[in-house]
Amino acid sequence: MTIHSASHTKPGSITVISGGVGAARFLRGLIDAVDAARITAVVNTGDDTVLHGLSISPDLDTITYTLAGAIDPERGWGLVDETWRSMEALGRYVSVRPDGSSAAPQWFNLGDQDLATHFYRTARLDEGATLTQITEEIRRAWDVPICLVPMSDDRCSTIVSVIEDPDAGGTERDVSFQDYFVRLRHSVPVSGVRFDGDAALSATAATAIQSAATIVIAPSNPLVSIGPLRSLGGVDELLMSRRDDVVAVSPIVGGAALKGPADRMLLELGHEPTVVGIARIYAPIASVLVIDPIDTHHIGEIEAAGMRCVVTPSVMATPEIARQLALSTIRSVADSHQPVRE
Ligand code: FO1
Repeated sequence: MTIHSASHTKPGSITVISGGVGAARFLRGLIDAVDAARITAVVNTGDDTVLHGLSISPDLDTITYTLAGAIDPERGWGLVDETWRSMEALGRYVSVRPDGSSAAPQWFNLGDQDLATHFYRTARLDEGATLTQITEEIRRAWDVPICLVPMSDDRCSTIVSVIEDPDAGGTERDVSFQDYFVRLRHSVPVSGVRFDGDAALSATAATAIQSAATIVIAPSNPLVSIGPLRSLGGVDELLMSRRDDVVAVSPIVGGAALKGPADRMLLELGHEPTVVGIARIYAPIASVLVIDPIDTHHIGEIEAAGMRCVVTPSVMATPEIARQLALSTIRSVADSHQPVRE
């Protein structure tokens, strides 16, 4: 697909390039700050997987459930008040499973209610619907008030090269993202990340980025949550052409990831696990980096990397902090005359 840079943007519109948990919390703050009709989330699908024959889109579901007020607040994924009887029942088949069979996996927890979402998505994909159409249907079913758009309708799978048995010399092996993140509990060293599949940015996602007055890169892992979108043809060029309107929120605060293995992964893949490392990754495509007050001593290095800094509390411990973070973020780039909730 040829992606043209924007000539006309929609005043007040905000597109948030999103991973999972961090992005979902940021979006909830943004909905508290501005009219939800202005917001579109373009969501990572590199984490998507197929298990039990079911198509699972974890980041889309995390955002849907969070914005519907149905997320489990402790885990940050899956539904609150969930039950796990289907997962437990799978145990019956483990003893009869032939060697080499991957049937009845129990390492990836699908709750009884959550399963309904994967049943629906899978059935609709089998009927020929696109992930974009299905995401819109699921969004409506959950009354989510913003537009939700998967980054692509094609398969784009994040593949992580991990080092097994590092103490015994180490063997490199490629695994799927969920294998790395859930089955291996992201506790193994990583030597590389790549994105498999011949995926294109969806037309809806392209329009959302082209027409947005403000583009926010959510506080998500820059390598495995934002990286898949950036790997799609033409996306970096499009973001570069909109650079003055692009603001990134750092997912690293005080040298640690807000959630997940981003800090360790940055280090293992040759990046500095600080806001400076984040600035160097995003400087080509974003003009502003939002950082926490704990990181103000890095401002000089961030500016040297080519980004302007906005300093505001970034650990979204309460809805009010998330709202203020969202407000500071959107005010940091042009189009800030649009109304907000103070
Ligand atoms: N994360 C886990 O750590 N363990 C799980 O068993 C697990 C199951 C799961 C099921 C559905 C879903 O939508 C998400 C799920 N996640 C689980 C979260 C997910 O693996 C990650 O948070 C994201 O892929 C990273 O953004």
